[in-house]
Amino acid sequence: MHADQSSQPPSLSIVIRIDSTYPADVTMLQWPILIIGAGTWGASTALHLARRGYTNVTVLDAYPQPSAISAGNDVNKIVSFTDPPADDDPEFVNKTFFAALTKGFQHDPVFKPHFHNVGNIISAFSAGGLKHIGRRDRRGADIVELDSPEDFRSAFPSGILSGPLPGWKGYWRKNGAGWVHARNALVSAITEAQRLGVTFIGGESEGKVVRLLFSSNNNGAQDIIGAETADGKQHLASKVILAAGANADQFLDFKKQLRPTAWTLAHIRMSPEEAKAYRNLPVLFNADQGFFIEPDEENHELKICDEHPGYCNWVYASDGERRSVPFARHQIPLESAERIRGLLRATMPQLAERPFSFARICWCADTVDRNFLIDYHPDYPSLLLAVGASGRGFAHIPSIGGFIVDRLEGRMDERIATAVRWRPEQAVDRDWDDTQNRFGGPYAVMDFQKVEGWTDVEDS
Ligand code: FAD
Ligand code: FSA
Repeated sequence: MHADQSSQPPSLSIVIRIDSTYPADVTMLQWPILIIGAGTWGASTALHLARRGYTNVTVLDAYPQPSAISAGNDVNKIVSFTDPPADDDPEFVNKTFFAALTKGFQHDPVFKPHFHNVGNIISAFSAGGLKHIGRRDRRGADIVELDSPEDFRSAFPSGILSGPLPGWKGYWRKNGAGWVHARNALVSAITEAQRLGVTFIGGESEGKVVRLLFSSNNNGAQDIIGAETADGKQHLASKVILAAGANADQFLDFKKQLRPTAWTLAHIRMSPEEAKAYRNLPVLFNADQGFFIEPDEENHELKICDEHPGYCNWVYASDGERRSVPFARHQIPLESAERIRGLLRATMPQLAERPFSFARICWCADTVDRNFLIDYHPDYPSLLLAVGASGRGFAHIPSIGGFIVDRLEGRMDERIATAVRWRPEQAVDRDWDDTQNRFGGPYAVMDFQKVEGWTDVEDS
């Protein structure tokens, strides 16, 4: 660990701080703090700072809130609950994160209304996929094994899963699992943070950060002092928290610790009557083919994702090194659209040929081990990194900000701090094409530069 700002004892961070817990050094509460990115983690961090009594917090985002490119700006995301771990649990870190989000969705009024406890089914059909789901989170009561298409159909109201589900096997967790209305939870966090005094500045001119600002002292040691937005304004701060998701990689040399990678999603619109018939379905996730969640209540749109190891956008430097550079697009590759229809043909063929009402690519940043990266930068003592959500970071919206503020205050539990540390040693010989325990699609990381055609969905 580096650049700790105080030497307070570590705290177990599973408590959701609905009541503020003041840092020992209360002068910190007046520090100007700048958060770059008002997406899932930036919004959560802003909320937790405000709840702890920080009075001078500004959040910058390249888009008005909720950001059109935030990975969290979505109709739904999968969530599952976990009990707090025993102190000597070998999975202490992961379970502590999950126990904290559990508490948040169960008790925090900002998030509780957006969680739907409909259960989930984790399934697969390939040998690798089946092995993977066998190891996945199957904690909790009420786990039912599903071995045949009939077993799957029994989890759904009759007539919905009318497809053949060839070779599908899985686990149905009936309780403490389901989905969250992601956009509403994100907006709820932002609204509450604003109510508590946080300033959000969004937009391509006044909110888009174009560069970080650094100072250097007589010894040549550098530190961050703020960020400059596209309108030329310099936002100075005592601490800067970089929470720009997949785009964080563009501001600093992360030493290959982040791989910006995109996934694909599409919606189909249903009638109000259909939406009613498809209400309260369990989440159906297949590690080899994708997933869907019941249509949203407001617009009756069913979101479908095809599962695959992700797309990168490789750009080569003159020395032959490549890096994946995110770009925004509210369309998906035609091959992905076809995979989405394949998932529907296997599950709900009655919906498989409907036009898409929305489609987009959605960027995350994977670390090598898919643990989060929440740490001070080794060279800039006032820069806190809150990145590397690794395609699984939305569920943590109620609580991740609490961990990030723990790190800011130098009181993150030591085991957690070690797991989420700055760790370039892991990425020295990084295999950029590693599938990182994902299946589906061509069972390989894909390259947007090689995509032959894109959908032409009218953005509604
Ligand atoms: P984001 O939410 O993307 O936020 C980054 C923010 O930075 C954005 O608001 C962006 O506008 C802003 N920004 C970018 N550039 C700049 C700039 N120059 N200046 C200022 N601001 C900038 N997770 C789950 O837990 N469950 C799921 O079911 C799930 N499903 C997923 C499905 C898909 C298709 C995808 C792609 C991801 C899914 N995830 C899921 C992962 C989850 O969405 C992400 O891990 C999480 O939202 C990442 O949060 P973040 O704050 O790091 O990034
Ligand atoms: O169980 C989960 O947390 C699913 S995250 C959903 C998903 O689309 C992944 O399936 C994908 O592999 C990537 O991580 C983006 O998020």
